[in-house]
Amino acid sequence: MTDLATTTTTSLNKFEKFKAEKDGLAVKEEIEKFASLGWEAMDETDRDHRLKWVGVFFRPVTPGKFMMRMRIPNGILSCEQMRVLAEVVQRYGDEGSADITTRQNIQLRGIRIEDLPEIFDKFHAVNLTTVQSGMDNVRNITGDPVAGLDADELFDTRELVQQIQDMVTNNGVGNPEFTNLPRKFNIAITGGRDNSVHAEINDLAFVPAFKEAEGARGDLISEQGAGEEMTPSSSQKVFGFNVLVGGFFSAKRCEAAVPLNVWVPPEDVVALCRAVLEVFRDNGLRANRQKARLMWLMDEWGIEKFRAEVEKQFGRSFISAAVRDEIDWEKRDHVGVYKQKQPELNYVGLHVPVGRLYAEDMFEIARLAEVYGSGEIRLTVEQNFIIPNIADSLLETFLTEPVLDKFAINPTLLMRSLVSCTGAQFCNFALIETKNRALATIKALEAELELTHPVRIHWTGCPNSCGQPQVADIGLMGTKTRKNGKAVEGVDIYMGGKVGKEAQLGTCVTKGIPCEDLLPVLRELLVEHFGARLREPAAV
Ligand code: SRM
Ligand code: SF4
Repeated sequence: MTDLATTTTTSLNKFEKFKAEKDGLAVKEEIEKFASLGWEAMDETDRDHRLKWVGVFFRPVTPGKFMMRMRIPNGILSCEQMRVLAEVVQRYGDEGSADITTRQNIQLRGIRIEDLPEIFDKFHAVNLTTVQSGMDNVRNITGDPVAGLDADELFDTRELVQQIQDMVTNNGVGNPEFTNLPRKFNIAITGGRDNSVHAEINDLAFVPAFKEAEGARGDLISEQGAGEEMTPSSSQKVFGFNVLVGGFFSAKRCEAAVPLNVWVPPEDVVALCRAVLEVFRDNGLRANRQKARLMWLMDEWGIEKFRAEVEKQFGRSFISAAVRDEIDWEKRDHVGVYKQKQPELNYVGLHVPVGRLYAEDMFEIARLAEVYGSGEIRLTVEQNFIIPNIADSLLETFLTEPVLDKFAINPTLLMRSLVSCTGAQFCNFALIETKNRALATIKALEAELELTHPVRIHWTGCPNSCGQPQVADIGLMGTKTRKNGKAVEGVDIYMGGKVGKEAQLGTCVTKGIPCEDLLPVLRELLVEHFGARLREPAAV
């Protein structure tokens, strides 16, 4: 590992300096102390930065009311876990809420620091962790939301995602090996055909791919015995993953991930994650924080050297990538009722407007999962949730539940694909308010327009791009602009984002539209590019 003490401190950015002084994870042992001190008396670096290593985020917009970011591997949680999260939010009354995030995860709001010891105990009791969910850590690891349910999947990602999380976090306890990365790090793994995780925007992603027998390790073929089921045309092919690296969004630069020209069988995925993380940790750029993501290291070295270094760390010769991957479907959103591969069982995707939940919603979701399903709840990167394992015999009654009025299974076509980051309500980076504005704009557009298919509109409050405007049909990125000589909230508009097979990032097509003038601009885009038609005026 790089010895930070030998690097001149002047060449390190301020984040590197405070990390070198005290590892972020150290605050884990100080939670009781912080709880009794109170947020105002705490050391500011601990409060504003290091607490993020245990998933606790000071919110300058609402001082004293913290946000907690969970880790929900593969986006799967139990009704018991959901109830614990609901109880935490409930104690804060009107100030408590939660959001489903664009990484298939949950964030809780309104948290008081004095309650942290009790909250962590409650999490521990139901095997929930928040560890390493913020700052220079590996973020929530995403996987197929219908893993194990989808008849067409090639690989069930659930166990692998959990194994990667366990490796990175030392089974949720915290792992000092990986708490001082040069920057955040995103990992995604998909075993389905529709790239449900946006593989292309992760620092490290695994996409399904079959390798011809002679190219794969011989031992795998004999081990895989039952391989026929997973093989599309011949038993001479072995299932595994092609590896993509370097995808990321930042205010300075956005890049889609590129092929590493490596194929791994499932059992090597965790080891490869470790190797890439070690190379990044020990060699990633730490002087300029704006140039610290993995792609910048890949640029500096060139992909060949990067691959060679990861191979060295991996300790075995790499197998080159399969010629093609198996991502050949359009991306599904999973909203609605779908048959599972298990006979007589269904999964139902419910739409959560801009991902926002309150305590009563969370209790209700837990109840639905328990009464109608197997007690499991799944989250999607579109900020929605799925209840799996609903028997045919219970489906009809399930569909009469009043909560489906709020969380629809057949939302209107623009609402259906709406995604929004946190925005100015809670995020101090935000240049504009997002979630409420996104909802109001969609309602206004739907009152005027008729559509024939969903159009994916993503809002993000600033160029950090948490709301992923670059993957949207229409992406709206918050900015400040001028109108009549006055500074006003505005958006830059992105278009051309394509998800699923042949995913590609959208680009900025228009800059600085004042939010108050946005409606007619969006109306025109929807009519011109997405086949929307103006509604007939209602007959009097
Ligand atoms: Fe993000 C920072 C919210 C997904 C790129 N992001 C932040 C912070 C922590 C800033 C802050 O301290 O206020 C935001 C917390 C606001 C709050 O109170 O909620 C924040 N990011 C979010 C979430 C909640 C957006 C959402 O509404 O869903 C997402 C949480 C994911 C999770 O569960 O872990 C979220 N952020 C993303 C994504 C999308 C993704 O991962 O697919 C991106 C772009 C992809 C990427 O990272 O490459 C993203 N967030 C950023 C960046 C820019 C990173 C960079 O390299 O410069 C920042 C700023 C930073 O890290 O310095 C940031
Ligand atoms: Fe905050 Fe900007 Fe991320 Fe939105 S995109 S959550 S405003 S940092």
